[in-house]
Amino acid sequence: MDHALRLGRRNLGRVAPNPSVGCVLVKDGVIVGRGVTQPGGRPHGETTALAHAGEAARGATAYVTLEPCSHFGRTGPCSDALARAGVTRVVCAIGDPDPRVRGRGFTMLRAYGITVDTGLFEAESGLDHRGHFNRVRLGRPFVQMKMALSEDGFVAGEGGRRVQISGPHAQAQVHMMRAMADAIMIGAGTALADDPELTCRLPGMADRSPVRIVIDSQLRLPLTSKLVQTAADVPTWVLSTVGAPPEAERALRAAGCQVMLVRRHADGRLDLGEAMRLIAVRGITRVLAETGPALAAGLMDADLADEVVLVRSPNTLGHGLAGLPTPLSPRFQLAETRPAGADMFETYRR
Ligand code: AOF
Ligand code: ZN
Repeated sequence: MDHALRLGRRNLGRVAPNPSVGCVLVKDGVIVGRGVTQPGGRPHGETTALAHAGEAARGATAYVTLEPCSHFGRTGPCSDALARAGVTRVVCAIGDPDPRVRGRGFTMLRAYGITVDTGLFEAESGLDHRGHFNRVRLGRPFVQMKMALSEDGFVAGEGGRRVQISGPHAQAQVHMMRAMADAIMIGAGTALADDPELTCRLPGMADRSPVRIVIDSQLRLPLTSKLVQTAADVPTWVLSTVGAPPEAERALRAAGCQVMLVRRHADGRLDLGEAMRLIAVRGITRVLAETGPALAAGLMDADLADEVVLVRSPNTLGHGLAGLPTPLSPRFQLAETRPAGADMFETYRR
């Protein structure tokens, strides 16, 4: 199951709106097939592993990171496919809350006479499938909020100026986090201050760049920005509200951006909860929010962050823009620390 989970993680960020499911087929102590949900969400992990194993799947045990599906999509249910291939036992990490499945996969497998065990590595699998689970249960994506912090607690230079806070190892890690997300989200303030590209630039992983989302209630994103200039190549969604200048909206659309209007609060601020629901409907399950102070505070206030990743650097800026909004605790607890070069990744979870 540990191996199946590792397989599943490989395709996080490229299977939306589907979960990335890993499957390992074992017979007589030997792995005879391996599979993971394919880019775009189909074929599923189980059918991929079965195709790999061929005849060797007969009498095998399948280790699957999520309950095999029971519904008819572009192909038949994975539960059918496992039975037809002669798999005699299925070990599963966790059930699938999707209303089309929700226990029916297990019921179907048992009806075929297959032995089913569940709950192996359940907690790990639950973390890996947070995007799918959030989208199905809450109607919003899994939101991972990332911030780089200098030793003295700043997120940017004086007046919000861009300064490189973290080192190259940490940056590579962040690009890996981008690859594993369906979308990267930033606020208009960061777009203006940094003019970022928000692509995955790891060698050989250029095709792993997620959708780029800018929260921009006033439509301040300049047409000359790198995001707009590359909107034809990498999907770029600008989330705004009614009342934003219509000329700006037309110009951004003409430049290849998708402009979506989101409901606003009474005080005029864009409703981030609505924004999350809107993008979940569009199939986004995992969001990496690379936040400046404003978006960070917005996500915290609306209680929309599921995970906060602080990239702490040993550098001091002396002065600059302080960033950490409301104290993380007690809602969040430090779950993981991992060094990357001279920097330290701290992961906080609810
Ligand atoms: C599996 N194995 O590898 C995945 C599953 O749109 P469809 O027909 O592809 O179905 C998507 C649903 O299937 C998705 O919401 C989730 O419940 C399940 N995903 N199931 O058996 C897989 N990716
Ligand atoms: Zn399936």
